[in-house]
Order: sequence, then C-alpha cells, then structure tokens
Amino acid sequence: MTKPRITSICLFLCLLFTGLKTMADDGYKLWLNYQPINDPLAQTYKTTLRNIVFPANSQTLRLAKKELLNGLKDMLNHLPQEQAAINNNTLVVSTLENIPSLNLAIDIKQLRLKEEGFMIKQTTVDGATILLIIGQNEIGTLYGIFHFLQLLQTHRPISHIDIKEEPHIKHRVLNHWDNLDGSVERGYAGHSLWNWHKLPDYIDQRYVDYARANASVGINGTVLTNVNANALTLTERYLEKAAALAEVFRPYGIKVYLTARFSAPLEIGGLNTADPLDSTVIQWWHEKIQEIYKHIPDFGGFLVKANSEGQPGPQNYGRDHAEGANVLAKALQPHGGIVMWRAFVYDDEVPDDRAKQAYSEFQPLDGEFAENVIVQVKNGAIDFQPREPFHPLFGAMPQTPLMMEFQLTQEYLGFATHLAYLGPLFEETLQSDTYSKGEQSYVYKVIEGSLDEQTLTAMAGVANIGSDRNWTGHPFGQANWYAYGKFAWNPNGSAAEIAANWIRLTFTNDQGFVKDVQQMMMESRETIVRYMTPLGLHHLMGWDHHYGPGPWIKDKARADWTSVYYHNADEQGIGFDRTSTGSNALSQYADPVRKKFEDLKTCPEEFILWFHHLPWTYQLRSGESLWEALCQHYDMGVQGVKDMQETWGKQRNKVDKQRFNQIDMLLSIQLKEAQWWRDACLAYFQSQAKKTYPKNTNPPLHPLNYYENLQFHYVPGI
Ligand code: BDP
Repeated sequence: MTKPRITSICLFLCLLFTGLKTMADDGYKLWLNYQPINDPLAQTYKTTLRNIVFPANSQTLRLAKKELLNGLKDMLNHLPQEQAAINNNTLVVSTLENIPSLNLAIDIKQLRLKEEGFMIKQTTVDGATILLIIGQNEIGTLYGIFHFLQLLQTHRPISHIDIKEEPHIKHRVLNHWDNLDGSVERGYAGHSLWNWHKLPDYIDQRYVDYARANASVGINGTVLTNVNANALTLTERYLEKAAALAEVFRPYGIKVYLTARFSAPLEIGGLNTADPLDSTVIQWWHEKIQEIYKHIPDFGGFLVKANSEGQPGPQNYGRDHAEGANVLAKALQPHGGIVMWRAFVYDDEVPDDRAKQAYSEFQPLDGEFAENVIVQVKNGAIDFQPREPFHPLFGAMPQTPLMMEFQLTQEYLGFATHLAYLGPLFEETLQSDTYSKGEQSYVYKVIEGSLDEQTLTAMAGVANIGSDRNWTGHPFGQANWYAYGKFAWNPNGSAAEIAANWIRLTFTNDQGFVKDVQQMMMESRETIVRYMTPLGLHHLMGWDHHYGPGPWIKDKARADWTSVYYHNADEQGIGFDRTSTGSNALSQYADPVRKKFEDLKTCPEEFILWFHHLPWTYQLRSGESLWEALCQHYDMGVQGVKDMQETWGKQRNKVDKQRFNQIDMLLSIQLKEAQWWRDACLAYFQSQAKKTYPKNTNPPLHPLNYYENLQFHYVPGI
C-alpha cells in the first residue's frame, strides 16, 4: 500500500471515530442507551448467548423478550437462536412458576425469591452450560432482563455469574406534582407528561417510554397528580383518563395512584361536610373507591396531603390524622389499596418551631393508623433543603409504617439548571442512625421495615420529569431519577456506585470519563450546600418561587415562610437554637442523637447553625471564626462550580457534542447563579454581622440593595 493511501485510511478512521463522538444525542434514551460494544468481552457475550429459550406467554414477558432481543441486537449485533431444547450456551429466561414446563433438571424448591425478585446465574444442567434469568413473577423477570442488559452495557463479565436481587421496599413510587391543566408544581422540565385533554383516546408513545424507564430501575408505582389535589381528579371523566394510563403502565408492573382531596365529598359529592366520621362521608368514599376500582382494577391507592399549607383535612372537623386516613383506608382495604398519608404538616395556629410540628402531630398517633396506611415523611423536618438532618419521626413511630419522601425535582437545589447529583443526599439520610433501638437503628432500616418488623414499606420520589425532550431538563437530572429507583430498591445502596453505573449506561465506559464524572457528581451536592446554605443554614431562597437567594425575606403572613425566622442573624450572631435553651426540637430525637447535636463539641459542623445560635466570633474546629468560615464556605461553593466546569471541559472528545454543549452551557449558568448566591448572602450577612471581610474574601460585586431589588417574573414551577 502506498503511503498516501495509508494516510487517507487513517484520516477516514479518524473522522469516523470523531464523527461518532460528535453525533448528536438528545438524551431521550436515558440510561437505556444500548451502544455497540467494542470490547473483547463482546465475543464472550455472543458465545454465552448463542441460543435462547424464553417462552413468552404474556404481555409482560413478550415485552421483556423484545427488550432483551433489541438490546442484544443494538449492543452485539447478535440474535440468539430460538431453541426448544436446552443445549450448551443457552440463555434460559423464565418465571419461577414456568420452570417445570421447561423440563430443566433444576430443583425449584431451592430457588427462593421474594416478590418481584430475580436471579441471574450461570449453571450446568444435564451437561450443558446455561445462563438462567429467573424472575419470582413476570415483573421480576422483566427486572432481571433489564439488570442483565445493564451488565452488558457496563461491560461486566457474565461467566460464573450468580446474582440474586430482591427489592427491599415494596412500593417504589414516583410522586408527580402535576396539575390537570398540564402545569407541574415545582416542575422545571417542561409540562406535565400527561395530556389530560387528549386522554383517554390518545396514547402518547412517551407514556410507554416512561413506564419502560421506570421498570428498568424497579419503580413500580406512580402518583399521577399533585399533592395539592384537585377534587376533579376523582370524577368519572378523569378516572377514565387515569385508567388509560394505568393500562399502558400495567405490563411494566407500574400501579397508578391518585391524590385525594379531603374535601372531595363536598366539592364533587354534593355533601355538606367532609367530616371523616360522618356516615354519609364514609359512604361516599366507599362508593367512590368502588367506582375507581371499576375503572382501574389494580389501583394502588391514595396519596393525601391534609391540613398542611391550606389543604383541607380531618382537623377542619376536629378529627385527627389517623381518623382521616382510616376512613379512606377502610374503603380501600378490600381492594388491596393503600393510603400514603403525608406528615408534611405545619399549621398557622401553632406558633412553635416549624421543624417540630410534624412530630408533635404524628408521634402521639403511633399505632392509631389502619393497617393499610403508611405515613409519608420528608427526609428532613423542614422542606427538602440542600442539607437537613434526618426527620425526627424516623424511629419514633415503631407501630406505624413510615415511608421516605425525597424530592428529585431540585426545588431548593437550583431547579433543572444546576448539576446536583442527589445520591449523596439520599445516602446521608438513609444511613443516619436514629438510635431508636440502640446503635445501628439506621433510617434505611426503618424504611425497609426491618427495624420495627413492618411489612408495608414504601419510598416516594417527587418526580423531576416533564415534557422536555431529555425528560429532566438537565441531562444530569436523569441520574437522580435513576438513583432514586436504585435506592428505593435497596435503601442501603451506595451513591458512588450508582453514579458510576449511571455514567456508564448513559455516556460511556471510558474509564477516565467515569472516574472524573463520578467525582464531579459526588461533590456536586456539597458544592451547592456551600454556595447556598452552608454550616446548617436553611430556607434562604427567594420568596415563593424559591429562585435564587433571599436571606433578607421577612414580614410575610407567616414567620416560618421568611428567611429571617430560620437564620436569626443580627450583630451578635446567627443560627436557630433548637437546643433546650431554644425551641428544644432536639428533644424529638433519641437521646444519643439529641446529645450529639446538642453538644457543640460533637455536633457535626455541617449542622451547627441548624441546631445552635452562635456568636459570629465562635471558633470552629478549623480555628476560624464563624464569620470567616461562612465567607470561606461561600467561596468554596463558587470554586466547586469552577472545578466542575474544568472537569467537564476535559470530556469534550468523550461524549457527543449535543450533550457536551448542553452541560457546558448549564454549568456556565450555574456558575453565574452560584456567584449570585454567594454575593447576595455575604452582602446580607455582612450587613447584619457588621464585620469586615476576611483578607482572602472578595467583597460582593454589588451592594446589598442591588440583590434585594432583583425581581423575577415567570419563574418556572409555580
Ligand atoms: C414545598 C413546595 C410546595 C409543596 C409542598 C409540599 O414549595 O409547592 O406543595 O412542599 O410538599 O416544598 O406539599
């Protein structure tokens, strides 16, 4: 071959290679991005998967099979040979129940799997080496297929594989705060996915793709409507629409739930009360629930926000939360439905520390709820802040099933504009020790029911999904949906591992990329804490829309809707005293936890201003004064975003151009906003502390009144 020919071949290969990297990817495929495998492992995969035995005699199994074959075709350009008998190198896929019909010499009594579990195992049967994927039921089989495909996507070896996976939590649910008019409360990724106007007759392909994505991470329930509920949701017209969605989701193992407005008997039922102990009200709910089950035979149940932020509830009639929840629960019970009753309550009548109110109202009701009620508790006692200590209700209601509510939609973490991987936030909460039954009484054990022997278990994630082409607005928002599914499956999981897998599935298996991006993701939430609410500060955001900083917010209808209520900054000091000299919210924790937080020597500094009001001169462990440390944290936050930009900038040739640019632009916005948070907060706190800025801290770009006077219209999510 002549030299010029070699050069042009090289050039062609180079172009081909860079062409692949620069191809557009709009992110629609999420982590189900079945890229061709250019790795020596591909040959082993093909050999192991030469044949297939997969009797698919139901809709779920048929779609599991289709998923498998499509995945193999895309990744390996290979289709296994369909076989009736089992030979060497055969992939056998089956539900536990169907195994006997395959005439396999396997003792199925030894194969024990919990509901929706699966196993993937290489074994020898009658002299043939086969790979088995067995699901406890059809949905377990579908989960097994997704898991298997993810192993291939992440280039894991499959010889001698022996995996058993079972969900630790029964109901793994997304909460959509979607309104019937198509808007999404605190939604930053476009409109609602549900087109209520065109339903039930028009089925958008996105409904199917949504169900598939959820099933691929083990999510098995969806609450379609906003917790600030509209009674119309429960009218026949909307039930028909919800039923159409339920039909699409069913083969993917996803149950539909709805939010129930407590005053629905008044608003759509024509009654003159919604008192849960009134017999006409009891009858109304009974009939309404029967009607729902006619439309949706596997309806999951209700999610209820009652007597909170103006929502109606049993307290309007002098009844308590248990009396309210139990009426719905009784009517749902014969159908197998549950009530998820939210503990996110605070009342204008109670002038107490807002952080105490959920505990004060719910803890005394321990043991009063019907069997099919589970109390849904936010991760922290205030409201999805960038960092909160775990909610004191965890561990404090041993006779009541409690579920975790996380918020994926980043209402307080920069919307869909800031890169915030929430895995570390989930892990931090779930691994917190409640000490309710001595050491190692972790929150995750409360949630999975193992601590108090609860069998009704659940986790909720407030969805960050909308009509945006890439589902979550920020391409990294997808990681929070994915990680939520993984933590709901196993709340004892590892955020770092989940991040690494997500990166491989979504972008590339390039080791350098995985390492850099994993580190960037793992640090991202801490970076946000630093430039928004360091050292235990909380609730400092802009009024109502929650966009940007607003530490100066005061004089609103309720003190606990203002920032000054939470930070209490003045010339002397800053922080919320929740010790025994203050609101004593700490008394709601088990003693070892209370003591740890109460004692300044042991209180983790990331929570110090959450629990203590301290003078600006208070010396932190680093030797810095509180004022100096505050300035330093805000600076570190801004620097953290610059570091993310640098890390991302290095990945240009490793990802497609479209997502590279999107993320690059979003990081620039994030840097601007981080700087804005830092400058506005420092200008404000300096005006209170009346201290000079430390030597290495640059003063804010503008005077305080510049930040105070900024106004924003049409902020998304309201
Ligand atoms: C707050 C949101 C509000 C929700 C509320 C809730 O700002 O829009 O309705 O939580 O969880 O964080 O009910």
